Amino acid sequence: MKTQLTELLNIKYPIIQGAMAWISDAHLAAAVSNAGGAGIIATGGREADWVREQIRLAKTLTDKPFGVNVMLMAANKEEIIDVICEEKVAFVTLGAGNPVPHFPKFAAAGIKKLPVVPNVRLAKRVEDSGADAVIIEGMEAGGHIGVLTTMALMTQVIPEVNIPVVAAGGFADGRGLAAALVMGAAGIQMGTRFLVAEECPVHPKFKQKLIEAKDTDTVVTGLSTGHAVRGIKNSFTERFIALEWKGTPVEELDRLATGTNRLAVVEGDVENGMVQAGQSLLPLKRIEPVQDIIERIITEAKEALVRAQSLL
Ligand code: TUI
Repeated sequence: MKTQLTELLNIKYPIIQGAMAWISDAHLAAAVSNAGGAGIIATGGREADWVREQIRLAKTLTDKPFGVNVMLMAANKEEIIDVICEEKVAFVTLGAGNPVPHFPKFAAAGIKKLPVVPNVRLAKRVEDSGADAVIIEGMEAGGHIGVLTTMALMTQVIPEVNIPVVAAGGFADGRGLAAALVMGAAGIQMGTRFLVAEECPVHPKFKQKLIEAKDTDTVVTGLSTGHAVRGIKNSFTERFIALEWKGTPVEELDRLATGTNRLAVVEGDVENGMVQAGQSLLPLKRIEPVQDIIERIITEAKEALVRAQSLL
């Protein structure tokens, strides 16, 4: 499959693996890149030394391009950016904040910049500032989200920019990939879909929770605090949302949320931790290798694109 994204990143298929804090390491990223997509190492919550180690490890596991995500709310982001520039990965994605001040360092290191943006205004701003492509992430996505849906973003951002657009949020199968390409996107980013990959290092109880989840099982915490985070409904989200409704101060809510992602991912406490996940959950039926996930999505997408042509 050839799109502006496969050309830009020199990959076989137009699929990027979304960064997932505490989860996406060298092993998952390399598996996705080896399967023809673009893997990403997530650095949110990590020390700079860990990032350096994982980049070096990924280079031993794949000779294909892979990327690193910088979570711009992280206090140590400058240190992490310096490591990424020294280690010279193929590309970075930048989310959860204003990426523009960090562009010059990546450009000087020859690293492609793919910021995540939540609206048209920021999409145009990053294009004008030299972004190589833009990722539009709808509120169907898991984790920290904006307010617009993926469809509303594809409808409004794609006609306004000239750089390749990667759609994210709610993609989990080949029909979704085909739909995004028909909308004019150059590819998709999927995070949740890879959580049930064999190579994904998330706790087994987290994987099981996702396999059992149905379409309506996610909720958004933090809508009242400005830190909206989507995840699977559980004891933690019920308690947290009840406290939000009671008008609990933001500082206390932020304190209660701290460490809950790691608790679910690393400890496997899927009741008291935050099981960050997007809305498209039914395609997550079993644990399987990354390569099987990607190959099935590509086969389905090709079938959907052929069917679409027969409508004319
Ligand atoms: O970053 C994400 N998703 C994330 S980060 C994360 S780690 C975390 N865990 C718990 C609580 C908080 C964070 C989990 N999920 N997605 C990319 C994304 N970026 N979504 C929205 C944005 C965004 C928002 C505002 C990008 C730019 C932006 O610009 C603000 C500005 O400065 O104009």
